[in-house]
Amino acid sequence: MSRHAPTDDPGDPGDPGASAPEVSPPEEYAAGMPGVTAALRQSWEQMGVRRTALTLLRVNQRKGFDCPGCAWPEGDRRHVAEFCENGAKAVAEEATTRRVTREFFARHTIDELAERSDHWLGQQGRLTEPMVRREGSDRYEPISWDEAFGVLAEELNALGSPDEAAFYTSGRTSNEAAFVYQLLARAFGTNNLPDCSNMCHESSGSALTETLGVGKGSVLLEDLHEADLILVVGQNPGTNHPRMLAALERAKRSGARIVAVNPLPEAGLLRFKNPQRVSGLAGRGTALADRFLQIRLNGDLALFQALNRMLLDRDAVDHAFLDAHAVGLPELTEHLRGLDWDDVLAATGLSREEIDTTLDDVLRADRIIVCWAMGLTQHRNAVPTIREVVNFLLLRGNIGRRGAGVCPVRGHSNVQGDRTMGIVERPSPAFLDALAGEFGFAPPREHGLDTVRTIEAMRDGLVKVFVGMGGNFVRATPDSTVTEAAMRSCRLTAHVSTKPNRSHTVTGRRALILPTLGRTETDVQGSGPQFVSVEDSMGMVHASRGRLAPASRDLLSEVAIVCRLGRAMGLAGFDWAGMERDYDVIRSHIARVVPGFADFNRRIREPGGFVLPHAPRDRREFPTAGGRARLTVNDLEVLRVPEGRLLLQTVRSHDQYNTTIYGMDDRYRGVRGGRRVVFVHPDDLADLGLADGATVDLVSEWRDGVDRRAPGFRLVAYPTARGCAAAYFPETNVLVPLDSTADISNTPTSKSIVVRLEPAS
Ligand SMILES: Nc1nc2c(c(=O)[nH]1)N[C@H]1C(S)=C(S)[C@@H](COP(=O)(O)OP(=O)(O)OC[C@H]3O[C@@H](n4cnc5c(=O)[nH]c(N)nc54)[C@H](O)[C@@H]3O)O[C@H]1N2
Ligand SMILES: Nc1nc2c(c(=O)[nH]1)N[C@H]1C(S)=C(S)[C@@H](COP(=O)(O)OP(=O)(O)OC[C@H]3O[C@@H](n4cnc5c(=O)[nH]c(N)nc54)[C@H](O)[C@@H]3O)O[C@H]1N2
Ligand SMILES: [Mo]
Repeated sequence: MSRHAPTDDPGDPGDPGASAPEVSPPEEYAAGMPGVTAALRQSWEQMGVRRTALTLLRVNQRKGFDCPGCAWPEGDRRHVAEFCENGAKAVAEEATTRRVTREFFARHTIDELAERSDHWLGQQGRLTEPMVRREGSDRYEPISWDEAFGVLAEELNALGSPDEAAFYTSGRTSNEAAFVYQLLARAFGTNNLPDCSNMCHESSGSALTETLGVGKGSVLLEDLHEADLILVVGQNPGTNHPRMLAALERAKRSGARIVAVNPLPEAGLLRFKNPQRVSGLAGRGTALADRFLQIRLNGDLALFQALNRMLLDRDAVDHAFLDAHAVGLPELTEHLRGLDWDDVLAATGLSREEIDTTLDDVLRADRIIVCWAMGLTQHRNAVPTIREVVNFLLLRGNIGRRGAGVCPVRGHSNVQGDRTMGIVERPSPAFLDALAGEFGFAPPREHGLDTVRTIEAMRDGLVKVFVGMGGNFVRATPDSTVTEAAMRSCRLTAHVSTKPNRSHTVTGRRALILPTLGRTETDVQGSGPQFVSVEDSMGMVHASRGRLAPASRDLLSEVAIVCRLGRAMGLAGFDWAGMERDYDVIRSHIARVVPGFADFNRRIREPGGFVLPHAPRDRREFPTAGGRARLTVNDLEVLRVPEGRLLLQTVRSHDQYNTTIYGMDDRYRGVRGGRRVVFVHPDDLADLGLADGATVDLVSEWRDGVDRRAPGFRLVAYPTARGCAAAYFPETNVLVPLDSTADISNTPTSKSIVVRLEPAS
């Protein structure tokens, strides 16, 4: 492997990432005492006992900061500490007392840092001052903020066209920072605003906008508590949205049935011990899922088509609702008449009986919610699959009534808000008109580049300056080898970050690291202390105030970084200084530009914030092209994997936050001390002539014939669906071909990669 391509880095010696994992049977339940201990251990290690107590008490409280862990809503915030293991870990990671100084960067060349694992890089602590890689240099050195903005402005202004720059955003950025950031990009003249959503819920947004007219979920927390039936599809809440389990537990106590649809028997879905209640720490916990449909990867379109077909056959549909609000029933009925049950059984791997009994659950339920996450969005047919979920809900009138609706569960804590603020490469004309009216300039109208297209454009020499507002672009994106080469071909790469990560080590000719404040920290500007706002997965907008002293005196807030850059670039006619000085000024602009934010400055100060309007949920109005909800016709193509190959999904372990690796354990899945594992059904292992515990290379097979290889994975016999395998991201991103993306949404197909397992050489 060349020195520049350790994309699949086995870690350095002495790094726990490199050690051999230990494997034991997976756990049956989530949370409980082990969750509390794991989180506290991590917090104490990172920030000591006193700071741990002070910080964790402020998570998701009315006067505290929004948890950077996930986008699940906070509920009524009455609990003193709404305790969540992964929220606590996310906070500890940011509030750590470890620091990365100029001495650190003097000690290590950039190439040396590029050899380190994601875990090691993150463990070094918080960034403390701006750093630059000057042309021809092998390491980062300190640079003043003014000079850093000068370098960025110089490179941007030297471009032949504004479209030769790309402005990436990760979903932790606040509404205020996101708004000024998109304004800066558009004032400069480009809609190249790729974001993490392109790899995440883009498929949900596409499908929901087309069918319901609003690209967001239609349920509130109360709806979950009132539902009769909740389907949790393609989601692992025990690890990724632990607070959702408390909502599911409550729903269950009020009589809801829960169906889990997943190739993996995920701990949190099957059994949950609520750490909020004493009985939850020690007792047996609540069995959450009443039914577990162990579906094959990519089988969900077939499953929902089968359910819809049976509803239509029985005429068990809500005709009054459909007549009044929807179009497309005859076409859907006609199309599903041709559904082939052999295809359904092959695609899902389920039995006819399992599907029939699930239909019984559906027929008994007046109010149904479908929740989903990456298990649905990261497939080639993700958009048709989610459209079919919408068909399923529409057929029985489950949109726009209490206890029912669509619930795409977002990832990053403000990923939904960033989109609302205009972080989108394909802005609507209405948004651009409002922006033009507010600021008196002509924003670019041509669509910009999404994440995958940005990589292609960098590769092809069309994008030359990359700016990242948070995130870890080279690690989160597919086809790591291609992406890293693309980044290296840029003239300048600049990252606004809290902690070091791999994207800082794979740089353009020049590079900048711009260190920023985190959520947990105080943010004081010219007019005094500031707060920011975020929008959760259910469209609730609320304030977030950090309380800890900033990790260093040399940090700037994201808002300040954008506003100072705007000034350095000479983007005249915008009140950059005023917006930096007082975030109320930004919010006043937002109030006039973004629908639903009228009177923003007053309403954001109300306890708990406010909820954004959602026409289908609030009034059964559907702002689609025709003004009605749309039932859609989706073609079922069964993904058939060649003999001797498996379909691989890339998932999160219990000890990571996307590309941030907290530790080497995946307690719920019984893995300790290592991450290079691949989970395969024991019968598939037998068929392939491979043994549990053996080491294999994962080789992905794609139509371009390129050898994409992730070496050295320990086989783990695991009760996943037949024909399917699972391994952790980002180690496996090298296997995802750049042009293997979802139709329409262009999201990388990180959950369906055809692989062969080769005994390690
Ligand atoms: N602690 C922690 N919390 C997080 C994150 C984190 O990394 N760590 N990441 C945040 C982000 S950005 C996001 S987007 C969310 C992600 O939250 P999830 O979507 O829960 O994350 P994944 O680990 O990708 O898990 C995907 C789940 O879908 C299942 N699945 C995969 N393919 C299919 C399929 O074809 N059909 C069905 N029915 N199921 C399938 C997998 O077995 C797995 O259970 O979590 C957020 N919260
Ligand atoms: N194979 C595969 N690839 C995937 C996925 C998958 O399931 N499989 N999931 C995809 C999904 S759902 C997502 S959302 C993306 C995630 O993609 P990203 O959002 O780009 O990645 P993260 O790992 O969340 O970013 C972590 C970095 O953000 C910085 N950071 C943390 N907090 C802050 C902050 O407050 N401000 C700023 N400025 N920086 C901060 C830190 O420096 C940290 O290193 O990955 C995608 N990639
Ligand atoms: Mo995500």
